[in-house]
Amino acid sequence: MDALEATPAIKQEIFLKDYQPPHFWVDEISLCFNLGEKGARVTAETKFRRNSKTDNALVLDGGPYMALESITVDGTPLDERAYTVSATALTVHSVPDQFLLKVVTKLDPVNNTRLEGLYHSSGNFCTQCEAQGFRHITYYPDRPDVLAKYTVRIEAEQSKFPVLLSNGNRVAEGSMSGGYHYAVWEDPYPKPSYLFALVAGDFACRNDHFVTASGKHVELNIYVAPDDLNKSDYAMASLKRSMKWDEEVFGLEYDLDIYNIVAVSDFNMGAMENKGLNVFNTKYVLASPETATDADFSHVEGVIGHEYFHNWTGNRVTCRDWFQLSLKEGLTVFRDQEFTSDMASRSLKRLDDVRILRLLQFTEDSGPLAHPVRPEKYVEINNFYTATVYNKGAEVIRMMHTLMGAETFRKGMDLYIGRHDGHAVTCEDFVVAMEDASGLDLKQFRLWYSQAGTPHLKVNITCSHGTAKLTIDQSCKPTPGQPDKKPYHMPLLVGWLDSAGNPICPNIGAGGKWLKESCLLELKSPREVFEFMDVPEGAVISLHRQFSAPVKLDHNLSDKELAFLMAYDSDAYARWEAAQQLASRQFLSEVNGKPLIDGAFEKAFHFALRDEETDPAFVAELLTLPSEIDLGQKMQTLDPAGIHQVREKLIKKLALENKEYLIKRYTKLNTGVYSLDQTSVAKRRLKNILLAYISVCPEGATYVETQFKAADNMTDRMAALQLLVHSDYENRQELLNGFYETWHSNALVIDKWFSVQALSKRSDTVEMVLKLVEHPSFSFKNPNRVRSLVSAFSMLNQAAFHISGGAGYRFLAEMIVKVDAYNPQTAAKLVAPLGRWQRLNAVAMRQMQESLKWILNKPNISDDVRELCLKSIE
Ligand code: B3K
Ligand code: ZN
Repeated sequence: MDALEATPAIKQEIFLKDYQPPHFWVDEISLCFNLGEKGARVTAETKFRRNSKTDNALVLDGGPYMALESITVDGTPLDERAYTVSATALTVHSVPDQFLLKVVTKLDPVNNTRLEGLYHSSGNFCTQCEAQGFRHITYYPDRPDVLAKYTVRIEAEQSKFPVLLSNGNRVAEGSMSGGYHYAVWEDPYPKPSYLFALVAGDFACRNDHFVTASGKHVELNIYVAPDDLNKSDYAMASLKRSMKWDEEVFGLEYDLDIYNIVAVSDFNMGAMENKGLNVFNTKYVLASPETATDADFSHVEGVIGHEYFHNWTGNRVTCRDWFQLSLKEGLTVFRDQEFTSDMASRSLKRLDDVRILRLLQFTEDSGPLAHPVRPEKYVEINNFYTATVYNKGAEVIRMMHTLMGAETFRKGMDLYIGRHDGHAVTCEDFVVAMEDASGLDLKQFRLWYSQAGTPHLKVNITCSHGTAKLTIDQSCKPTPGQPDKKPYHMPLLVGWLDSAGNPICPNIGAGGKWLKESCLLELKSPREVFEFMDVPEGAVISLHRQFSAPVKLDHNLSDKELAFLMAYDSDAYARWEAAQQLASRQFLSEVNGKPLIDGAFEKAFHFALRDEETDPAFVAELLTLPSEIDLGQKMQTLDPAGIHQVREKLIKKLALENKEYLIKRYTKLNTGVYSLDQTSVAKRRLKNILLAYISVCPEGATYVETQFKAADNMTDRMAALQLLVHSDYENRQELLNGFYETWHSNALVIDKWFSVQALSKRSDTVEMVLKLVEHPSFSFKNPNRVRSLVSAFSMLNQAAFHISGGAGYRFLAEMIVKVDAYNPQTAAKLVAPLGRWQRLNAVAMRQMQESLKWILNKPNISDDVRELCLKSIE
């Protein structure tokens, strides 16, 4: 490769091992924001207190986009020689042990397209401070272990910005001269700067209330654009359910008198848990049957819950430093997963979570961006809001929950919160609380925090004279900077079915214990052997129940045994996984040129399709073939085109073989009025899977078009639209255009319109996507729009992204550079697919590396994008 000409990174690597407590604490900060479209003036009065006996200078974080207007210490203006300002810091060379610093900064929110710090979007002002956005508002120790009480005064023009919000409780408001008004907010709970928030704008408000278990009245408000008020009731209901659930399951009550949520349409992420003032991406607040799918409703509930649960796990107990991010994120994802499981179907939620983990986290863990749940170094912390920190972090918490049981886990949580309320702590503090509550030794378990990579389990089962022997070997491949791995401590849940498919509990020797129908095996060594005694003839073992550890698992079960588990296993994950494995075996032999004549999966599919006893949503899962990405993960050399072809062929075969029954069951399910209850959602899920099979039959076009035109809800409409977009149906383009015309004023629906096209299975998808970038509704500045087109294409459409010739890679590289000019955080989130060249053929590998190099050679590339491209190219 040619040498890179890129300019060196501005930011330095930061290491966990270098953590030092701050030199100064902050007891209180008082902020005054004077907001105008021509600029914002921020006056910050901060009370500092020296933390050590040293005479260190005061060094405050501060970004390059603000201007320092004035600075005083204890009321005395500082001489120019008394301080230094750089692009990243303000240093006051000599300060007393306690003092009041007054700093006035001038910001330019209207031109802030980075959407970090204070910005102006769709006519409103809002902030995003996690992880390091507060330093773009004022000079401050912008680190999570400095906790302070905030008072915030907001001044803005009353007619344009009637709603003025910040954290905590509103303590004053009133009119000012010149058509301005003000509001003052006080947050009684000390917090780190990343939880600060401010919103000023013109919103409609959905108001409600919640009475806590101890009888406290909490005012609840959801602020949305005036036209969207009718789409906010599901979010409000979800918030109330979250509040109740956290009281019931964790004994945690809300602590302020008011809880505000604001929905904004330009947002870098899903939502933000600022104390008492959550700011949300509209995508996770707005939902109505007309505009949102069943999956959207479920995401709204999950994200509303997630941000609410942060009030204790993240806000009241916060992180000491950003290496501890999973302390709040892994734990809060675990809590939101449990919440959704309790509100809807536990087994289906588990499948969704496992699918996401495999799609995003396993991929991350096997590539150049692999890192531990608690990383050891970073350049740009925003690049570490990853599936590893969030989703694998949640699995790590779940394993502790499995090892000790729900009751003991709750005791551990009580201890953790009791000990650390109001403090900034570490993942280690959490594990110690769990150890103290349970008496378990989690020394080896801690490796889950420090080692990257997905462990691999190889399970060999032998049976002789009624004794079943399980030999389990664990290993973990090297990851960047970690060539050798130590064995992990993990729970493996297994079960047994007798030859009639009923659960049985044969005796287990040392190292295992039965918990109802599943047996908990604890693995610690590279090889573990377990024995089950008195196992009846014909019994079949069910492995990895509930996906009890985030590992890849291979075994020596036969096709016949997998088909049996697919039909009878009482554990939903193991049953589904049996179906996935059976289907994968059929595919892989076909891709490798050895088609299975009499595939066990086809028979099992036939059986599952006719199963009218099982929950229809679960039947839908059994009938859904592993995705092209899933199948790709199982190949030594990735062959995206081969996988695509064989998968399409198998879908067609299954569809044609079962056509009459598919149509019959579809027609039966396609009745009744729309409802959002679980049974209706489940039926829709199955119905739309059946339609997907029908769509490839000769009469498919009629069924798809009829559903598309007749649908009274977005789930059915989108399912049909996706199939239309995949197809060669004559009126394909006309219907697609019609959809755009109908919905062009609803941004979230138009995001879907972009996504379905990015996900198209057609061979002309790349050309289509290239044209869509030119579409008047496409924007490089809106993260939702960028994600709906670019991320959907590059992360989810394997065949199109890897199309031969490298057009997919070049497109992505170009998008990264274009987005980076406005918004580095969002651009960096697009980089990962370009780093996955290791298992491609030599030509594709080179094309991908060329694309990375092309990005790195662009002038002015951000630190965010540079860090990930450099790691990806190595
Ligand atoms: N804590 C925020 C994410 C912030 C991301 C900053 N790059 C949302 C959440 O996880 O709840
Ligand atoms: Zn979170």
